Amino acid sequence: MASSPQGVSVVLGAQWGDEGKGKLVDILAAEADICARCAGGNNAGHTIVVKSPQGEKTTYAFNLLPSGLINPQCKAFIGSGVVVHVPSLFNELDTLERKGLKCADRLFISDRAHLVMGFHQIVDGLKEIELGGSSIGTTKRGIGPAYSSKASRSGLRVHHLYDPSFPAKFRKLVEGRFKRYGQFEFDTEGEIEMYLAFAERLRPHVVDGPTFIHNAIKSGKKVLVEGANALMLDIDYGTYPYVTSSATAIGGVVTGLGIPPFAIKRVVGVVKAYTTRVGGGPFPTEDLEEVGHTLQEVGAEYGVVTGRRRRCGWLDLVVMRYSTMINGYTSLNLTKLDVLDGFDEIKVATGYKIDGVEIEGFPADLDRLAKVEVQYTTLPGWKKDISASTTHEDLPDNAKSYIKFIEDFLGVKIQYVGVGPGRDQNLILF
Ligand code: 2SA
Ligand code: GDP
Ligand code: MG
Repeated sequence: MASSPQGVSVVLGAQWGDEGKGKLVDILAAEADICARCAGGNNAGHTIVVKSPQGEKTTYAFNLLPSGLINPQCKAFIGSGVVVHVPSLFNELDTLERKGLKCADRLFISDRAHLVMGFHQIVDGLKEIELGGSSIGTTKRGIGPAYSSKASRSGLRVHHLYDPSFPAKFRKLVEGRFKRYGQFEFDTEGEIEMYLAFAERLRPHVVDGPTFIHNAIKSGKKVLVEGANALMLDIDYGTYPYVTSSATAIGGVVTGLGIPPFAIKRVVGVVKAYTTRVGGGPFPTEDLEEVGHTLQEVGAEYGVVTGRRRRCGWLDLVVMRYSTMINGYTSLNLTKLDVLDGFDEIKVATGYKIDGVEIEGFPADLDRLAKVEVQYTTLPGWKKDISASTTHEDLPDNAKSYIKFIEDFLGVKIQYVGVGPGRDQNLILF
């Protein structure tokens, strides 16, 4: 494998999420000292399939914890930009430990990370009901309401758990929500008690976030950042308001970990060979007919957190050009290329026109986006099972041409190609 540089390497979702970031993070974590999350919470879902030397498959699902934890030498760090639902964190940790993965002594959490409380999750659901037909389709994990508390400067952070004013601050926050949404059912005192009990379990994991990561970088450790969600779900650059509530683009790595930009040595964008989106919001290449259905079935496109069907369509290189411009990928991981094995022809979006005029960039205004006529280029399929390929040479010519077409369009090299969910189904091109 191409060796990871010292300093910080970043893996980011380049589309609308579920590109297969977890699988690449697991592979790259073999060389990392620390795997970090910088944004989002347990709305993220990463599935990793590991085959033992005896051929036995184990599937791991990660939500809040970094996927790098499968590698026993790798420490995990939850950065200051993450929102943490503590009961879910321990639930996930316990599930991993039951699978034989010892991780408790490798987990570190920034004292500055904000807490997601039970009432944030209730409010997430209430907000969605209020939005009616234009609901976002959130995961209802309380992510948006927790980031709202943070932005309005009334949120509670990990360090507040150890402050005697925690119960009073908590009650005040809940009161504010009752004023806004009416008196919903919520056991305030019970939840405070639960949090104070969890605080003791959490204590050995809590660190001064920015100091922890700076010391690691200063001492030459390799830090791997696992992006959650993806560029098109970013609060500023995604299809607002159909986005998540955190900075999922490259900026979120700097603010979410508290590191200078020059610490970042490498940014790998993960791009699925087609496009999917889960939840509401615009999706220019969505295919509601046979193509979308086939991609959904062959790609097993169901949400890891909610089990929802993911919407599907052809690869959108206009989205990818925009994503590349913002995140500055140093290389790409093209995933799920095997899902395209059965198609005679493969379409790729290569331009958007509005009123017959080609546009530059990606529209901010959703009404304008709705007017877009997508321009497609059609490429020949390869009609061959590629899932057992181990090198670029093993791929059929038309699959090689598909890879080359994407590289030429974006001006970025594809470093890894996924041909199946397994760790071993990952071609390394350089
Ligand atoms: P939220 O819950 O406030 O972050 O939802 C806001 C929007 O962000 C989308 N979102 C996601 N999109 C893709 N994958 C996600 N994780 C899960 C997975 C999703 C699942 O890995 O499959 O299980 O449904 C994820 N998390 C948030 C969400 O759909 C909203 O459009
Ligand atoms: P993430 O959120 O970006 O980490 O992606 P998810 O784990 O939510 O979704 C990606 C799904 O695709 C998971 O079920 C992976 O096991 C699977 N996957 C990843 N890479 C490949 C690939 O190259 N081929 C196939 N067929 N499946 C893959
Ligand atoms: Mg996912």
